[in-house]
Amino acid sequence: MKNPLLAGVVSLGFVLTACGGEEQDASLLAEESSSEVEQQAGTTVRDFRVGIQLIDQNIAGTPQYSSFASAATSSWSSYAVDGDSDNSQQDDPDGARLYLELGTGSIPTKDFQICIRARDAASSTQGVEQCTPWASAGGGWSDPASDNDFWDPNAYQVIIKTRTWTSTETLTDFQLGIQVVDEVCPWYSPDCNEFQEGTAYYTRWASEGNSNTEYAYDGDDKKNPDGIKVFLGVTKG
Ligand SMILES: [Ca+2]
Ligand SMILES: [Ca+2]
Ligand SMILES: [Ca+2]
Ligand SMILES: [Ca+2]
Repeated sequence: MKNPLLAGVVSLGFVLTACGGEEQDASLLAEESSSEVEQQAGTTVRDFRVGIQLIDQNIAGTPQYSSFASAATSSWSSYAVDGDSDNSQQDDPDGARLYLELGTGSIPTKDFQICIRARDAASSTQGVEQCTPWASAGGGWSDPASDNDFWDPNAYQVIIKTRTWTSTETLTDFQLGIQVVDEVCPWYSPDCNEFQEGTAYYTRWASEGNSNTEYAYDGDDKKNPDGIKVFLGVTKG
């Protein structure tokens, strides 16, 4: 033990334990973590969860919600599908919207990002998840999420991923956004990677209460999009 200060801390720990001081140990830890929070600033925003709802031929499916940001372990929403009844497979939605639903408490020490993932009819067709930048990094757009062949996914799901807030700034407000894209390629070049983005839509700021975006559609014919991007906008104090 070459560090005399560290040796002192360790022996203090021994003394407290020797005194039968489990409670004292706990209060020591609590003091440490509260002073860390003061040093790290944090967030003043309300707890929240994200919902996604798909629509086809003007018939919406059921919104599906992620776990709340306050959850100890983040979980994906169920897969959302459209609500049209002219097919039994709930396939090929035209558009989608996001919900920002506030919880009761606050999330003073949580950094977060929003992620989205898509699949076709079967779980084996699930694509790669795409995430916004973290709130502490200023937020921004994700890349488009699609299914395994990047062609007309049937279903989308969302999640709030979290980690401990370590920025010296304070997050004071945030909003969510959505944009739908379709790949438009000539028949002789089916994988051209040229995308038509539709209009981007945004929720209100979280400080203004619960809200949802308008339905977003792709930019070519508002039908059978190939991917969806999600957005996290932030203000810091
Ligand atoms: Ca459909
Ligand atoms: Ca596909
Ligand atoms: Ca289209
Ligand atoms: Ca398409």
